[in-house]
Amino acid sequence: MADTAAPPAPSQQPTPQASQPAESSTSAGKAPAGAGEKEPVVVLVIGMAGSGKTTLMQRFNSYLHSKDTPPYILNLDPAVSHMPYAANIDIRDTVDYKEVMTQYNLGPNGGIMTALNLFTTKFDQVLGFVEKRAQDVDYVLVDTPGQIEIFTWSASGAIITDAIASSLPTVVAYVIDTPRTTSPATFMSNMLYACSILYKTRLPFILVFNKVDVEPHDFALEWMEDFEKFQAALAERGRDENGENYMNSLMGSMCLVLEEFYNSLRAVGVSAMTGQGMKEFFAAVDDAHKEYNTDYKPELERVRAEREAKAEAAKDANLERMLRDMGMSGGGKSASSAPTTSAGEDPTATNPFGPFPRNDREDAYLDNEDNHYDSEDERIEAQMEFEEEADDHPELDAQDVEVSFGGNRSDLSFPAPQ
Ligand SMILES: Nc1nc2c(ncn2[C@@H]2O[C@H](COP(=O)(O)OP(=O)(O)OP(=O)(O)O)[C@@H](O)[C@H]2O)c(=O)[nH]1
Ligand SMILES: [Mg+2]
Repeated sequence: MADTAAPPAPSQQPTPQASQPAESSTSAGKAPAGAGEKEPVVVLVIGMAGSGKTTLMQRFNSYLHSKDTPPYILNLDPAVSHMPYAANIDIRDTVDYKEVMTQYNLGPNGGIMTALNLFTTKFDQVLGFVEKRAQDVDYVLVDTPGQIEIFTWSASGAIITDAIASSLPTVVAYVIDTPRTTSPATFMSNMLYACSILYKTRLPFILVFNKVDVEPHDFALEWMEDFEKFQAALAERGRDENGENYMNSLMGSMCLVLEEFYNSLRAVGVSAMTGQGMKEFFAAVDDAHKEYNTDYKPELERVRAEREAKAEAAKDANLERMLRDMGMSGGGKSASSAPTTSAGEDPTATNPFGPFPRNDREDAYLDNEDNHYDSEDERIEAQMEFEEEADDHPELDAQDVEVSFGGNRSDLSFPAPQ
């Protein structure tokens, strides 16, 4: 029998919504909070359609309320018709996926994906709201649509998980419909999905076998611990309706491949319906939180430092190239290659645009034979010759000639200066 809904609490009121302007810019991409600051853990609830994510969210919410630690809740499923909990931020307040379907001429799946893509463009504001509440909550729960491909290949899934995970400790709860995975083939395909999400997000992972009130998950644990038991189940039950079992050898080898994957995650059995397994689930979340801090966070900081170093190097290289293009070799930061004036001073110290004083460049231009006329008459004669030439080639009239500035966009050219 399902527990009654959690008592209303202040944090359950849908407070600030993503559609409202953020008061401050987000710190998405900032370093995770340092020691001493309280950090909630974000639980991303992902799973196939109908696996029970939304019902589980309600159960998590009610369990955490009973422990006096109400969570902060995000709903990222634009198509949910009945939401049994109150979300603090709900994608449906920002995007109407049916409107998206009409405007982009899409079916339901495309509509949901596009709605999420549109919402992703606002995700920095969403994170801003979450971060503001970070000091007051222990858990941030995120419900997601059953279109699991969002997290296996769509850009928005990757942007969302990366943005959250670089801002707060994040773990993935991968929900499995246990009664529907009793066949070895379905079990294997579900595990392959889970595996691809694990490797895509590289976040601490919890396999959540839901609906254990209908089917206990012991068989799944056995298959994960001992591949021979999985092979035995395949031999016994892996035949299709025609008695064929040619899939078996493929799945038999897959289970060996997945052994490594099984070792790197934790599995719990829960029931959103009866509330069974909640304590074990949150113990697994706390354990995964620790793994985030020991494994994921240092890696995140290393990647961030590497990215910043690369950006700094690219900036120096661009500056160097710009100075070279302007005819000023020896730009950039290298002091040894910078020319000095006759007085032995580094001219870049006073001239931010390059090592040579402007007059030097003008002198160099006038010293060029082609640009130099002995008299004003000679200059006028050259000008008239040029204009006659232009009259003979009206198509080359200066106003019509377009110039490109060397970019990749050939359609982006500019009128020649007159
Ligand atoms: N028996 C049983 N039924 C469950 C349990 N959890 C969810 N259900 C049922 O499974 C169905 C799907 O549940 P949802 O929570 O809507 O599943 P979902 O994963 O959010 O579905 P999508 O949002 O469409 O992907 C509902 O009929 C639930 O009542 C459970 O633990 N036990
Ligand atoms: Mg749902």
